[in-house]
Amino acid sequence: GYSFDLWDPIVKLSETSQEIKDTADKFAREEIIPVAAQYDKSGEYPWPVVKKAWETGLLNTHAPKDIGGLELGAFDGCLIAESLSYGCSGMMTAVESSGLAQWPIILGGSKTQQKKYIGRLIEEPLVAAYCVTEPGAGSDVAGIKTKAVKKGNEWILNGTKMWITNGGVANWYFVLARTNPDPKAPAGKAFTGFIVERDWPGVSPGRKEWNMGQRASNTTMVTFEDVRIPEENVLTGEGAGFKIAMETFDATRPMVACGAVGLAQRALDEALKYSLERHTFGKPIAEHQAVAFLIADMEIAVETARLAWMKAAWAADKKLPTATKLASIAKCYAADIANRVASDAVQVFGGAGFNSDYPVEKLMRDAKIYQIYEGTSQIQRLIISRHIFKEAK
Ligand code: CO8
Ligand code: FAD
Repeated sequence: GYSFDLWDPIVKLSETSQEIKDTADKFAREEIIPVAAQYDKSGEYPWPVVKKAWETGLLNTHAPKDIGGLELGAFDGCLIAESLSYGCSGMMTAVESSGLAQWPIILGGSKTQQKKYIGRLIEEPLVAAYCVTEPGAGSDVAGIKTKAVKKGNEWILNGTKMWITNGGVANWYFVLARTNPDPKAPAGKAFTGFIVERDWPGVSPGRKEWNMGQRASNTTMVTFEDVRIPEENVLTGEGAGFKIAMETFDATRPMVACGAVGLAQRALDEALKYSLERHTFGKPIAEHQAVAFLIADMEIAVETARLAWMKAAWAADKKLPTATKLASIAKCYAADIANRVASDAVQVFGGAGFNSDYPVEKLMRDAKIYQIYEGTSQIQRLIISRHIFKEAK
């Protein structure tokens, strides 16, 4: 029979989910929107906002209950991320990247590791970072060169990570490194995940990169030079890292998708408001059908992309075999619609759309990254195609 299980949370959020969403909406309205333009211009890390978000309980929401967390699933986490992104997607990235770093420890860490490292983030307003990409390899994760070699009870880590969100402000890092030097070793066995503390000798974050958009978030290189890692900071076990890094994306790609939807919703709302205020040829531009239809297309895009993240997050929470494919569909689709909707919002604003005193040019600059980080749109299509061909066999 037909399952209402999927549609219930979409048609009507549970009381708890609605409360979570209301809290995040209020936070975006009161704490993010008033300062978003200022941080976009200065490029400063929004510590005051991150600290307030921590006090409000909007950080570390996936942390397990037995270590003092809320243990929210992907679905409720996405409700928060969509609202934060509506306020400023750069700030959402700053906050949610710390969540991204925690997922490998939630999925593959011991209770001791969870208590020590996630517990630390619950006790103090600190953030973490997820280090996989390198200067020489981003899409091809199996091509990374950072390596760790076992010496006695320790691992010696060497390598350089690139484009790391929260790289310069993190208290600790999840780091993926090659631990089997044999080039023929399968990816699923050749890499290990480590927890590395910022203060350890040999750990050096680079300067903040000046990006096209999402400038409130902090992106840096991070270099590891003969960093000594104790055995107790290995996740799951030697060789388990690649799969932990991939499983993490099943939970976090819906999160990226909802970030794109939050941005698109904001672009739509701004365009709608402006179209009712701006007059040409004796009437509001909203009454020109060409403009009204542009806005109708934005609504179609936002609504359908939201359904896509909701289904993906639901599948991730249920750990369904289709979760990986659905996460890629949602991420890829929402990233594309965010770019189109933001660009169309600029169009609705006319000349004012191109100017930084109005809110939509920032949205257009902020949107581009959604087609790049957490796997480019090409990589999402690669994952989707691999899954459908496998299913067809
Ligand atoms: N779950 C479990 N296991 C998996 C998964 C998965 N989802 N995917 C692959 N594996 C396993 C495979 O089963 C296989 O295991 P086995 O050999 O035992 O069968 C093994 O891993 C190797 O898999 P593949 O053969 O598929 O590996 P490939 O080398 O072909 O690569 C990908 C696969 C999918 C292309 C992979 O390299 C990839 O995902 N690339 C994109 C990288 C990426 O997304 N990077 C993002 C970095 S983080 C980031 O950008 C953060 C931005 C800020 C975020 C802000 C938050 C809102
Ligand atoms: P490449 O892999 O070199 O790709 C270049 C182009 O080739 C792309 O268009 C790509 O789609 C295409 N391409 C590559 N392979 C294929 C293929 N097989 N088929 C078709 N097309 C292909 N990484 C982290 O680990 N942690 C972070 O916190 C993090 N945050 C980021 C924040 C920002 C602002 C940015 C810009 C990046 C961040 N990244 C992070 C890295 C991000 O995930 C990578 O940039 C991304 O995965 C692409 O890798 P790349 O830049 O090496 O591009």
